[in-house]
Formats: sequence, C-alpha cells, structure tokens
Amino acid sequence: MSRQFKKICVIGVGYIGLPTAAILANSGYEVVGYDLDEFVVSELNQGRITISEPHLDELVRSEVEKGNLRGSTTIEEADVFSIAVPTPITKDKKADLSYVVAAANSIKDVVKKGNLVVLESTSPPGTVEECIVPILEKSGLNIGEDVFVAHSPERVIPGKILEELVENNRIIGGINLQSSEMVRDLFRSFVKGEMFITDSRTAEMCKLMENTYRDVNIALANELAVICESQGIDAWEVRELSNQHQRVNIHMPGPGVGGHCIAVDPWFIHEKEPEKSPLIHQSRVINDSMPAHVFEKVVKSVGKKGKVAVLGITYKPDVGDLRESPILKLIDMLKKDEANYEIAIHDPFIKEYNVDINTVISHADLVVLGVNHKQYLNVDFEAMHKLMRQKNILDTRGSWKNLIGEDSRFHYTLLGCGKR
Ligand code: SAJ
Repeated sequence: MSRQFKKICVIGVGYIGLPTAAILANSGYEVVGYDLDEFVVSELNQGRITISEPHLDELVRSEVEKGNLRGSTTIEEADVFSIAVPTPITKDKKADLSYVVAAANSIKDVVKKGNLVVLESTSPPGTVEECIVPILEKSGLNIGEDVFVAHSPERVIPGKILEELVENNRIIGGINLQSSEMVRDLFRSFVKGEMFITDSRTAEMCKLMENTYRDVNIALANELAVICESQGIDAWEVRELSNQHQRVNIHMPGPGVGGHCIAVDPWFIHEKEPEKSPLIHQSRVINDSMPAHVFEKVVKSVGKKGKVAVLGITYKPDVGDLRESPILKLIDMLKKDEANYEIAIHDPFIKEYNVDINTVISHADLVVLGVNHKQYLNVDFEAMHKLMRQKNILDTRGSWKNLIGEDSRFHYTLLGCGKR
C-alpha cells in the first residue's frame, strides 16, 4: 500500500470501476465508489454486484463486509480520484465525453492540494490535456504542481478482469513525471506487471491502437473469409497453414466484432484524423458488415422461412456480456426482414436463454452457432440430428468444423469456407 494515499474515490462503478475499487479496497485503501446510479450504489452497499464477472461477487462482498469499500451517490474528498466512467460512441461515431466531463466537474468541487487524478476510461488523444486539466483548473489549484493528473488506460479483458488487473503491464501517461510516478506508486500496491511511464497523449493513443490493431486484423480475417467463400477455398485452413509462418498471425473470422472496446475505439482515432485513417475506417466498415453477411447465409440455407435456432448470443465465448454483440444484430435482421422466421435462442450465460437446448433445437430448419462457448463443443449431435426438421447447420466460428464438418447427414455451412 502506498503510504502517500489513504482514501480513494473511484468514479463510476461499472465494468472497470467496480473491480478496480474492489482490488484497491483489498490492497488496504479506504475506497468509495461514486456513481450517479442509485441502484448500483445501493447494491454495492449491500455487497452485491451489478455486472457479470467471475469471482467479483465474492471479492466485493468481502470488502464491503470488512468496511473497506462502500458506494456513494455524492462525491467525497479523497487523496486519489480514479475516473472509470464509460466513453460511449455517438450515432455519428464520435466519442461522447460527457461522463468524463461530469466526473472532472465533480472532482473540481472537492479536489485538494496533493491529490492525484487518474483517468482509466478509454479516451481520444488529448482528453487529459484538453478536457480534464482545464476543468480541474477551475478549482483555483495549480494543476501539475498542487494536483497531479495522469491517464492509465485499463486493458483488462472481460471474463478475466480480476486476474488481469493484477497481472497486466500498465502504461502510465502523466501530465508531468511527478504525476506518472505517483500513479506508479499507487499501482504498486496491487499490480504485478511492469509499469511504463510516458506522457498522457501517448498513453491515450496506445490504448486506442491496441484495440485498433485487433480490429484491423479481424477485418483482414473477415475479408479473407468472404474472398475464400467465392474462391472455393477454406479460410480456416488458410489461416491455420499461414500461421505456421513465424511472422504471420491471421486472426479469426467471425460474425463481426462485439464488445464495448474493439468495435468503438478505432472511431476515436478516426474522429481526430478522418483523412489520415482510411485503413482504420475501412476495417470498421468490414467488421460491421459481417452480421449482414451471415444473414445472407441464413437466407441461402433455408430461404426466408422456417425455424432458426441460434446457439450463443453473447459478444464472445464464455462471458455473459451482450454489449455490441454481432449475433444480436443478426437476430434483429432475422426479425426485421419481411421473412417469416421462428427464432429460438439458447445461451448458457444469459439467464433468459439458459433454457433446455433440445427444446431450442427441436424442429429447427437451421441451427446457427453464433458464439463458440466451450459447452457447445459437447453438443450431442446425434440428438441434434434427430430433433431438427431440416439438418442445416451454419457455423460462424469454425468450432464444429472437425466435429460435424464431414458428417454427410448434416448440410454444414461454415463461414469463410467456399469448399462446400
Ligand atoms: N474477435 C474475432 N476474431 C478474433 C478475435 C476476436 O472476431 O480473432 C471478436 C470476438 O468474437 C469479439 C470481439 O472480437 O466479438 C472482441 O473480443 P476480444 O476478446 O478480442 O476483446 P475484448 O473486446 O473483450 O477486450 C479488448 C481487449 N483488447 C485487446 O486484446 C487488445 C482487452 O485487453 C481490453 O482491455 C478491452 O478490449 C478494452 O476494455 O478495451
């Protein structure tokens, strides 16, 4: 625990703020989770969590019981303010910084000499310098001398947040060296990874580029998939063989990119430099076009009627997170089209759809594997075959290729494969 700080106010107790608050509490600090959402705060004060993340409930319950962590709907004085609010995207694909602005405004009213402000939320380059610092200056304090400010982007992956908060390397971009060093001292209490110091603009760009790197690579894989479908080639085989080369890492094609990060962050770069980011822009367009591509495959498989059973609707495997899920977009298309589909959904990670899989599959004309949850590797294909009306399978993840790809009793379509 850093001897410099005792009390930490985490602003925004959502996907990042809540696990961060719990870990800080567990590291010996007095932590207040400040959030405007009264329900979230009241649940927190009863030791309950409002997001789905493995092991977080136990940690939050125990820290609340020990009195190290509590929620509040009003901002309080503290030694450190950690901003972990959402930075959503507007309809015209611009960063909506209203939550960051609101957070900075609330800090401005209680900030004191010696305080540290850390922005964890993913933000366009320049947010710390051009948005947060000017607001904090209204407190009358000298920012950089009296109050220290840095950006240290969170880079944890949903499903492994608690583990990655501790194990991941951190980038710390202060408005000056002292700010960065103060964050490093704070993080030392729980971070086992390496910590790298830079300026705030660079830290902002690093985070955006990490997710953009993934997005561009996934777009390349998706483009390969579409090309292979018309060239009579299996993109999955191309990927497997090409990746034998030591300098090649082709990502996985799929029904599109979901989640709140990879599908959003590239826009924050494009917004700043629209003329200079055609590759980043085109990658977003390609990935966003994938649900419609899958929809066309549904129509090709069963026409515009019949029962479609969708297995897996979360944005990625083995998490209960639906944010920006491309499969939900596909389901919207199936519902909206003039077609007449009966849609049945199964997903073990979503309470509403954690239903009997046999009922979902029963009399289906098409089964779409939407997400490759581990559980779907153990599907009883004998039973599936018996239960289905027409034996059409559409695998959007390449998961069932080796299980039923060669089974002539099914009409198996694989996204990215032009061989069958
Ligand atoms: N996906 C593909 N093909 C692939 C890999 C992923 O289609 O080869 C799809 C997934 O199905 C999913 C989406 O991309 O729909 C994103 O999934 P993901 O697991 O790659 O990433 P996220 O969004 O869960 O988390 C990312 C992570 N960033 C990087 O790996 C660079 C995480 O470390 C970040 O903290 C997180 O974004 C964030 O909060 O920014």
